Amino acid sequence: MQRDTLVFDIIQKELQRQRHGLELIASENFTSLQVMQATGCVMTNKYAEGYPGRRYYGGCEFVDQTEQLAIERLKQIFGCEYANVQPHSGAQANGALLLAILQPGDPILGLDLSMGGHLTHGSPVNFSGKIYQPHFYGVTREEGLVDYEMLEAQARKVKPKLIICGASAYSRDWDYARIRRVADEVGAFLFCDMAHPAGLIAKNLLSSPFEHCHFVTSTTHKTLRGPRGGVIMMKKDFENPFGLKDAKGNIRMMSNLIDMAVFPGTQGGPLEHVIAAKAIAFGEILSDEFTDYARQIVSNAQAMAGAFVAKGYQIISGGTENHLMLIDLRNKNITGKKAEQVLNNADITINKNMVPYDDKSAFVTSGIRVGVPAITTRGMKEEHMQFVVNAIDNVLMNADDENTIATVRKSVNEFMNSFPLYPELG
Ligand code: DSN
Repeated sequence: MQRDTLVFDIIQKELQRQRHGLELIASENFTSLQVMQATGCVMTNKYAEGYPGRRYYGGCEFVDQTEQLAIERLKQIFGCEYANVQPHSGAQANGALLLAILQPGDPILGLDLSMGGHLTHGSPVNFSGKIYQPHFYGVTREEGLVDYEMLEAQARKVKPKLIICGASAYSRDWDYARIRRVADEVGAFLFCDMAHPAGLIAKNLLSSPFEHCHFVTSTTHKTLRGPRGGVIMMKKDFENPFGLKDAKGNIRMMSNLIDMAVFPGTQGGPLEHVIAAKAIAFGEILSDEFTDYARQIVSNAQAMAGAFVAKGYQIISGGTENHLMLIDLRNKNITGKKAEQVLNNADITINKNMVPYDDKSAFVTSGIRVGVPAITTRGMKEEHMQFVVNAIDNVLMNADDENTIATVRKSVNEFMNSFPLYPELG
């Protein structure tokens, strides 16, 4: 078979883009070489519908081993009793979980997408808002912190079957115990989607949702720095409260319902090459090196937030406790859309993001979201954050000046040369 140089040339350009640019998208990261190698390994050839030891295909002895390793390592990281590592993505994990525990039309309560939430937490354009009855809580207008009073009032009013916590653009920790109290009061399950800060939770740098939430999901490619994918976990398994029994008349455990909702409920053959890569990434997370990495993420984010504030930028909630910050650009007279475009022209990648109580649409937005997991993987420390903020500020303050943007781009490319990415790839 002839090598497809057309595609490989494009992949090579993507490698150069990643090497030369400042990657500040809060949900992105750079996996280790071994994680990446596993995602391109022979296990991509294998069908393995089912679970380790219970497959619908022969020849699964080796994918059983890697999947079991992934499960055991993930349980060890978070000290939990149950883990399913098959979801292809975070959205698939959330979809399967909701399928396992809800009936169509059931009320659910999540953080509004425009306040930092996620599509799968009840957005009307997502399955979660179409199949279930979505209700929302938000953040306070003044502080930009989760409005727990609103959450409690909404929960008492709409009596959700499920309360969802976790966010994709929120820079503060969560009070899981407080949400669990109202969940118990109204008879709701509590589910945390910790996709964004999971790597920091793994190293006890943020509160753990596991003590208080019935269910926890995550992606594996953000702060966990693994391959693209999702996982579902429970601190403790428990008997399903719906009275569902197996063929022998035993009450099914929630773990059975979740496993069945992943396969055959919403997925077919698991991506065993990705699951092998998850196992490797989970092994890396268990190392002391990853503890240092997670701590450096928090230090970098705080140094970056301080540098932005010193230049008059308005960070929602005033700062950050995790890996990201949401910046309201209205006092800088530039939209999120324009900021994203001009920063991209300087090889600085961020994403436009609505800010709480935004007066602009999701396509324009008043803000940007900036995160440090990827640049921390590149090796940057607190002292490098000033360069990053200066570069961003220079572009945003000279957004129509192509010469300035070209100069910043050159300095960014030179700067990134000091932080090699995948040197093994040549
Ligand atoms: N799309 C992801 C993010 O950028 O936060 C969330 O799934």
